[in-house]
Amino acid sequence: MTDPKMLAARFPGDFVFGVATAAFQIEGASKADGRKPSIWDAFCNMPGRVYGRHNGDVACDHYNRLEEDLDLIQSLGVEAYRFSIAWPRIIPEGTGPINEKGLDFYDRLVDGLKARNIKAFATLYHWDLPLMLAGDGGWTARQTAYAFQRYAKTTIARIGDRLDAVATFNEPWCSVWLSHLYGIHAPGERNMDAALNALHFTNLAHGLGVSAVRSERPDLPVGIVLNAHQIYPGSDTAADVAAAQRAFDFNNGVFFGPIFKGEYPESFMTALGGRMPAIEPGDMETIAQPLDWWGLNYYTPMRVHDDPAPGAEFPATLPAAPVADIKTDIGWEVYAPALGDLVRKLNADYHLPECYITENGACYNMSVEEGVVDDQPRLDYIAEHLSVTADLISEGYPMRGYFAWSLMDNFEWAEGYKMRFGIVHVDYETQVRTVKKSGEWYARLAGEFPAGNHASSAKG
Ligand code: IFM
Repeated sequence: MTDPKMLAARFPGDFVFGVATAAFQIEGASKADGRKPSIWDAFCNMPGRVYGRHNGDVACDHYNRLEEDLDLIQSLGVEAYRFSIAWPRIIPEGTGPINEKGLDFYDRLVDGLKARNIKAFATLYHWDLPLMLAGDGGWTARQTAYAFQRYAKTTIARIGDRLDAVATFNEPWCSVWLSHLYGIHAPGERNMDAALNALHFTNLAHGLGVSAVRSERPDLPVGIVLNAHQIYPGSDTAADVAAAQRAFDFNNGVFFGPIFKGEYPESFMTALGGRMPAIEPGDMETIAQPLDWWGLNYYTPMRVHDDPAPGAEFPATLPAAPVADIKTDIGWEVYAPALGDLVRKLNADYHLPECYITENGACYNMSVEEGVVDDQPRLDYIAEHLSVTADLISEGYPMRGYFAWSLMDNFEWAEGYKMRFGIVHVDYETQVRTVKKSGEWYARLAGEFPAGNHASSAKG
């Protein structure tokens, strides 16, 4: 269903439509106004890590084009903007001096949003750890969690009064497993012990961050953004079904368990608990503080077989083939029903607060032809996933909003600028922005909710 009017009619008037980005992916100006390098600046400079050795030095030059980009968001008619704050701009060395000029930038950003009547959904950590902290072990070190707590407190003290919602972390699955076990993201480690340390100290940092936010702004809705995986067994054999449950525990349970139940999954602890860092008294209580909301980033399902190899490391799974042959340009299977299956499963397993889909979207690399980007497959992808979201609302799940990933094409991490997720095209030579067909359509959808109809949000 792609007719914006018909689709909009399936959502309540206070459902939030927004667009999302992240600091390192769009800001550029990597040395401006006191910013120091993050682990991603270093990673980009290592041979063989990022496609074409691309980096974030210029990106979408958003730091220098802030007003123009805020006008662009406003022109799309969306109600909310999700962005992240760069820790290396605020406390450039991770610990130590606070950089007022870095805070000034986010002051201008939130003021610009307020002036345009756009809600501000901030994320404190979207992977750009100050490089200086890496020297002390980065996320494998417990003290990084306390450094994060101070950064969170500093940031919220300055801009929290104008935020509508804040998330501590974006997709800890990536900054833990993808970064420390699979070596695909910075810092590029391939080591289970390092990853297990990063896991617990990231969870701890989340909890400490929640306390920091609440100590500054008790009314500010605080949550976390998780890229939960819908996991299907590759067959209905008992071995594959058991493998899918192990994969669920490993990929989802190690975050959802501590945060929403105060415990790591039993299967995970049985297999790997002996290699976890010390869980100190009070840690699990800190991590499990009740949240006001949570964000789901969903793109594609995961399908697994049992890995029968003797001694295969937990979760001992192998990839299984997709059921459909439809893939985006980054190779991810398109299967919208998985979004529904995932939300139902997570709500069955955990007591969850209200949910925003904080990212959903598709990678298609169409270019500008005679002033137009015809990205119909992205439009279809977003429409299908919104349709599933509307189904979930009608079933009674507390789905409160949807943020398209992404506002504009940007630095797609290890894929560099090759892979494009924007509903707005960016010409990286000229920095010209061109709203794609999907962006025009999304604006029509958002336009079905006249200003003022969106009375409530995470805050209300
Ligand atoms: O670009 C990323 C984003 O930073 C986090 N979620 C997934 C997106 C697409 O890979």
